Amino acid sequence: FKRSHDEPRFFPEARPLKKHYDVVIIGGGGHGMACAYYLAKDHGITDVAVLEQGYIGGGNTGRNTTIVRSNYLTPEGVKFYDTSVKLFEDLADDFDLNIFYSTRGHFTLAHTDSALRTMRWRAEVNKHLGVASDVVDLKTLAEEVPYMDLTCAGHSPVMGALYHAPGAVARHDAVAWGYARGAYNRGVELHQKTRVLNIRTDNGRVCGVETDRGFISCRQVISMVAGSTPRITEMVGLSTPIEIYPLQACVTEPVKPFMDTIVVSGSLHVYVSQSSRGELVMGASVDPSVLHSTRSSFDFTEGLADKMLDLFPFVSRLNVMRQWAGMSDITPDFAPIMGVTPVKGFYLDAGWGTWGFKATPVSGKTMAWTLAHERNHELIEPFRLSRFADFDLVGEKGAASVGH
Ligand code: PYC
Repeated sequence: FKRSHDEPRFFPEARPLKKHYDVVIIGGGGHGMACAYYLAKDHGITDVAVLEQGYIGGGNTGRNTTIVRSNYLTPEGVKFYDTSVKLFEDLADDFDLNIFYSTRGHFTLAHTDSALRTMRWRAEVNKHLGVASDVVDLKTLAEEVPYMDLTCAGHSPVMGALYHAPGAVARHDAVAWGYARGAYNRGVELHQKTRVLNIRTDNGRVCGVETDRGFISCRQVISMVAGSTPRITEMVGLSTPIEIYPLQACVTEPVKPFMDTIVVSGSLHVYVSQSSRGELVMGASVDPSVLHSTRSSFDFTEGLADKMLDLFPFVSRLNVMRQWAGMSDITPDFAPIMGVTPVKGFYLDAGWGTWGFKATPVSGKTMAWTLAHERNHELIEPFRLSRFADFDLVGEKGAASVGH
């Protein structure tokens, strides 16, 4: 085989695994790649292997609806996601790669008094922390989203919305690829099709990882997976309150650009944006029961179409082109689980439910810092695993966007 040009490969060819690495990252999605990138870039830690059972970005990174925002409900959540939005804004320059980052503005519709009250609450918390969020009235909505039926077909009229100007979308694969290439160019090893079978500990401390390609000894292991978190945490005898629900999404055939904002209906449980290719990218609630599967269902498309047509009746003429699902690690407070654990040398970046893509840069950055300093970065301390035992939860359900 001869390549037709002199460009270096975007991704490395597979190499044999070494017998030892300082750090093993389990999971080659956006979070794992971002952590590898910042370990190398910010801390000079490059003796790192990223182990991915499938292919880079093939899990939830490539399955989400790419929404980036920081209009959360708790001060802890707002500070964390605001840092992520700021990192996202510079990512294309950092990578020298177009990640199609597009600031669109984000409307969360309120159809009830209580939804409107939560939006006012979110707007106040956001503004207090310097994040642009405002409650807007029907006149503004009619001007900004003129193609939306504010009566919602008479079923559940819109009463107002939370408007978040920094709300954005990005090309999700490019985010993972950019981090992966940046990490690889700095010396990190990426091993796709490499499954973790067990994690060995000695005297309460991690000492290595058994894989289907052999044993690797290491000093630190971080789990940055979705859908497989309980399988990994069991290996070190840890339990978390994570439950796994599928979250489905779909896209329509491409049409001319008309939708230049992101629209989310908290009460109808539907969210939509138009991709740079012209497709409507849409999703709804998580599936109703716990299931470790990425199968798609007709129930989802039917239910989603029902809600979409109330808001955007003209969409009835569009065909759905693709449909897929991811596995969401849902936590009781709808916040992630991050940082050090009772097992020395074992770290967690988990519980990303339906809120993980937007956290890709900040989770990579703060987890790299946490590994380098062997203590939690201040931004992630509220998300520590022990909060469940201490009953010190970070309740983010009101800002989740997705119905549960
Ligand atoms: O948190 O913005 C969000 C979101 C949208 C779709 C899934 N999660």
